[in-house]
Amino acid sequence: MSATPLLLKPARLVAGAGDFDQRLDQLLAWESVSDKAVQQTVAEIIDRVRHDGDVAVVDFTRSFDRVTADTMAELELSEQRMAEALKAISDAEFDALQCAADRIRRYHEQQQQSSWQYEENDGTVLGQKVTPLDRVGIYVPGGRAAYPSSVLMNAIPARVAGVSEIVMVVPTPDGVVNEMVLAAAAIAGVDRVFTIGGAQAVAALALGTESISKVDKIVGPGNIYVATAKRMVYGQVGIDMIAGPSEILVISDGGTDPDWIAMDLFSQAEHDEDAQAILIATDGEWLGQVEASMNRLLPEMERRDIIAASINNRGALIQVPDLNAAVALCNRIAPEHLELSVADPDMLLPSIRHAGAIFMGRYTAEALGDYCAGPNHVLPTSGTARFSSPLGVYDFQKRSSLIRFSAGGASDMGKVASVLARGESLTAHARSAEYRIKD
Ligand code: HSO
Ligand code: ZN
Repeated sequence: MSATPLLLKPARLVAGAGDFDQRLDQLLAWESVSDKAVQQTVAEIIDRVRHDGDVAVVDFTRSFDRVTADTMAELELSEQRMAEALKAISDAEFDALQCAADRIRRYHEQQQQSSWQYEENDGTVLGQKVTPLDRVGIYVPGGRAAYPSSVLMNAIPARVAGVSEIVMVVPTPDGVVNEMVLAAAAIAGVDRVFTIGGAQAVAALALGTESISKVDKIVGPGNIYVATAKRMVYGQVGIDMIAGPSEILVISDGGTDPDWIAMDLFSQAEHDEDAQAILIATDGEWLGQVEASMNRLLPEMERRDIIAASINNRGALIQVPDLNAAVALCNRIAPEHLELSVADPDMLLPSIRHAGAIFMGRYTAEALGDYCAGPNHVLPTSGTARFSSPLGVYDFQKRSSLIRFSAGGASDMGKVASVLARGESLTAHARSAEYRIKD
């Protein structure tokens, strides 16, 4: 227990009243830290890995993670070690991982994109060919933020997409290995696992070393060093989004048990002091009941200090005149997770425009989505749901355009291309097209 009892005091706001807009903007403001000193350190680490390959990664792993190995081979986990992880976890843990993996796989199989072609009147065939990436790197953080569920959420869509090789890196400070993380990797079908982390692991994946073939894309969350390294290697390789702290927005009609809602808010608040939990409802008295539940339940929470910091810094309970006003606020916030804890969520759904994942109805706790519902839990944060989507199979595939002209089509389009090319003063383009014009 903390020395002093913690008191939760989320901001209590009434939509439209006084300086509401300003206060909401202040609460929502969050910027990813970009630190000059960190950038310098990361640039140096990347440079060393570029020049010294495996040796640099082994050295950094010794000094940062206190793991002594002489070669990269010692930092790669064997198939036998992965099999041992599956035995090290309990039967209940194995079954839960397996059940979650099956559901995540089934959901993502629906996202398969197919290649397509069509024919123009002149016989030209046009289309799009979908191809999986060759190699993908998955970064898994060590320590407090090591989530086996995130291993499933990152690796399974890559596998479903048809990626040939998935390489996972996970730091093991002081040699401490998370068996559930390894078991999740085995279940998801990860090909190679290295116990390395930090900027050096990102650099090894992006640039390649003697032991690690360079990948085409790096996904997965990490600390500021990892995020900075991912930003620096972007362009050389693809990266996923740089995720901000977790967020939950609950819209309720006041008909849900206040304890359920309090715990739903806590479920994201416990991730991080900067996480954001917001509740919007029409009934001010009921909002007060939720606040009372939150204060009653807090002492039972293992991570009460993190929850208290998150709720007191960035949490809010907002009263609105009706559910339409709640939806309008949701579209302004564009939350990572939206819970519609109301009697008829389908009535609100058509007007929801911006949210990473939408949880429909009182029984749909966001936590179920974090683990085993099936959809991905890697979602756009910090308002980026306005323009981006959950991690999915499409992030591990790319498209090539297909173009096939007939003689007649090449002649007709040759005339059009010729005019446009000459307009751009690109004579070789024009003549290349003109050669194929039939007179
Ligand atoms: N809610 C997190 C994902 C997660 N939750 C992992 C539990 N484990 C993403 O915002
Ligand atoms: Zn979560």
